[in-house]
Amino acid sequence: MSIIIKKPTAIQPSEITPKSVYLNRRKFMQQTVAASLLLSLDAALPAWANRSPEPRWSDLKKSPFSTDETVNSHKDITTYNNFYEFGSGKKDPHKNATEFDPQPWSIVVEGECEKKGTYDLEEFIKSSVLEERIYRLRCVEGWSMVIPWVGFSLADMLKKFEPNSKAKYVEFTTLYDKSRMPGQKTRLLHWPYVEGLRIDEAMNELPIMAVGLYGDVLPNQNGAPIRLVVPWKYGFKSIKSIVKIRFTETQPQTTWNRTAPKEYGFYSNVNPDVDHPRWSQKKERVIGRPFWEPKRDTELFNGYAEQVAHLYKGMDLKKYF
Ligand SMILES: Nc1nc2c(c(=O)[nH]1)N[C@H]1C(S)=C(S)[C@@H](COP(=O)(O)O)O[C@H]1N2
Ligand SMILES: [Mo]
Repeated sequence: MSIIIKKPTAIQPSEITPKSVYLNRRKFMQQTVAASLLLSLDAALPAWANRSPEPRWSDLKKSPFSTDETVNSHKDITTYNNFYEFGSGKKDPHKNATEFDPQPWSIVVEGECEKKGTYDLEEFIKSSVLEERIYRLRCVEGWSMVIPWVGFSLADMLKKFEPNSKAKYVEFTTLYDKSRMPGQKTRLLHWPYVEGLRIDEAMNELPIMAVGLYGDVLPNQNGAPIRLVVPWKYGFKSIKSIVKIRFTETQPQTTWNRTAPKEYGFYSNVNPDVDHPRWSQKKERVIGRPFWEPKRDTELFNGYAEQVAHLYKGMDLKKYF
């Protein structure tokens, strides 16, 4: 088992990721240039140019659900992406999402709940308990990486909308705007990107709404300004740049299921015993590791069987893949 549940008090200062790795290099360089310009204008400013920029969030609560495995580099996490709204190549989102401006941002809440409406994201972040959660993202394509997310509990968020007894599922939708997301001018996928969870999956303690990584705001290519992270499911469930949440009585139609129903089901649980029709899911390649290193064994529910296996009791997971 790779998941070690630690009590917050058991975490030693030496285990806390050093600040230096929190640096977003691009921002650092921008700020250094900006700072030296400012310095030449105003000599009274402190020694800015030599100061490291602070990430947006520090001293985040460490989650007991984090994996203790080595995190991937900021570079790996931000240059190897799946975000078809910015192209289908792994490097495309990094290149094509630079102009995307995720502010201001609001989320529309609809369907089977009491508190429907349009919610401002910044207000939501202010009223939420942010924490760092280090989760392995396991892509259905057969690779994985470990990402230090910043986010808040999805369940805590959904409860604020007071879902009613007809709310059996939750549907999430990505922004649909061809002028801001050039990939949407193509027919790569059925736009907008839609994903969904059963309500009890959504109310489990593991899923988070991520608004950052490595202590800083979410880079555009990772789904700025807010994306879902469901650690026991394949990466495509973790929908990016969410603008709508809808509570439904019937199972949502998800983008990948519509695109290739024989290959991508609604559940999409990480499961070494259920192969993709075109490849095995028994192993995974860890991004950023040397090529000679053997692949890693895929874990049932990505290592979270203890927390989620009960959700699927009595279900044939080969049928409900
Ligand atoms: N809107 C949207 N969300 C998306 C995708 C996408 O193409 N569009 N790709 C998914 C897939 S297949 C994966 S593996 C993860 C990748 O997340 P990352 O790039 O932050 O690692 O995002 C998921 N969320
Ligand atoms: Mo994926």
